[in-house]
Amino acid sequence: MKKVLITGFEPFGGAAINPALEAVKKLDGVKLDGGEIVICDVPVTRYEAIDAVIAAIETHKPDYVITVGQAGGRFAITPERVAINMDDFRIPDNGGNQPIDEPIYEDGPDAYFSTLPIKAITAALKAKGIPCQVSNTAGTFVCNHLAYGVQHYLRDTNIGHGFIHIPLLPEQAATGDQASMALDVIAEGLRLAAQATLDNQTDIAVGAGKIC
Ligand code: PCA
Repeated sequence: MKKVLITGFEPFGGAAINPALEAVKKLDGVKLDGGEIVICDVPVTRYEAIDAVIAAIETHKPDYVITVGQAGGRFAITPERVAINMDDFRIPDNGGNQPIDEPIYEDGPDAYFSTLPIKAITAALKAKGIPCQVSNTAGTFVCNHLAYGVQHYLRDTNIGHGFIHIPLLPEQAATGDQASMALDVIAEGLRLAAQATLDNQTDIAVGAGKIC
C-alpha cells in the first residue's frame, strides 16, 4: 500500500480561502487503488512552507508527494514541469517577505524537474473530462519556492514529487473576469493525479510542448 502526501497552501494576499487547502481537505484519508492519501496544510511563507512539508514527509513517510497551490487566471489543473532556484515575489508572502531575484538555495542547481508522471496525469484527467495541461512555469512566488525546496530535499531519495497548480473557485471569480473550476472537480482531479502517479512508474511519451 503506497502513501501519497498531498499538500495545500493556506490563503494569501488578503484572500479568505485558497482552493488548494479546500480541495486537499476533501482528500484526507481517501483510498486509492494500491494506496491512500494523507494531507498537510502549508503556510504561504518563504522557507516555512518548505519546512512544513518536510515535517509532513518525516511524519507520514510517503512514497509520493504532490504539492498544490492556487494559480489565479488558469483555466485548467496544471502539473508543473519545472521549479527554478529563484524568489522574485510580486507581493509580500504571509510572513511579510518580499525577496527580489534571490536564490532559494545559494548552492542549489538552477532548476529541478518534476519527478511525477506529468503527461500521464494530464492524460488521466482529460480522459475523465477534467481540463488539464502541463505548465512550464510555476512562477517565482511561494509555489515555485515550495516546489523547488521540496525537490531539493528529496533529491537523493526515490520519493517522487511534483507541484500542481489549480484554478480559482467560482466564488473567487464571481466578477466573471477570470477562469474558475468547481471544488469537487478540483478535488477529483487531484485524486486522479494521485492515482495516475501510482499507476505510472514511468511517464508516457505524449507531446505537451508549447511554441511561444
Ligand atoms: N499560490 C501561490 C502561493 C500559494 C498559492 O496557493 C503561488 O502560485 O505562488
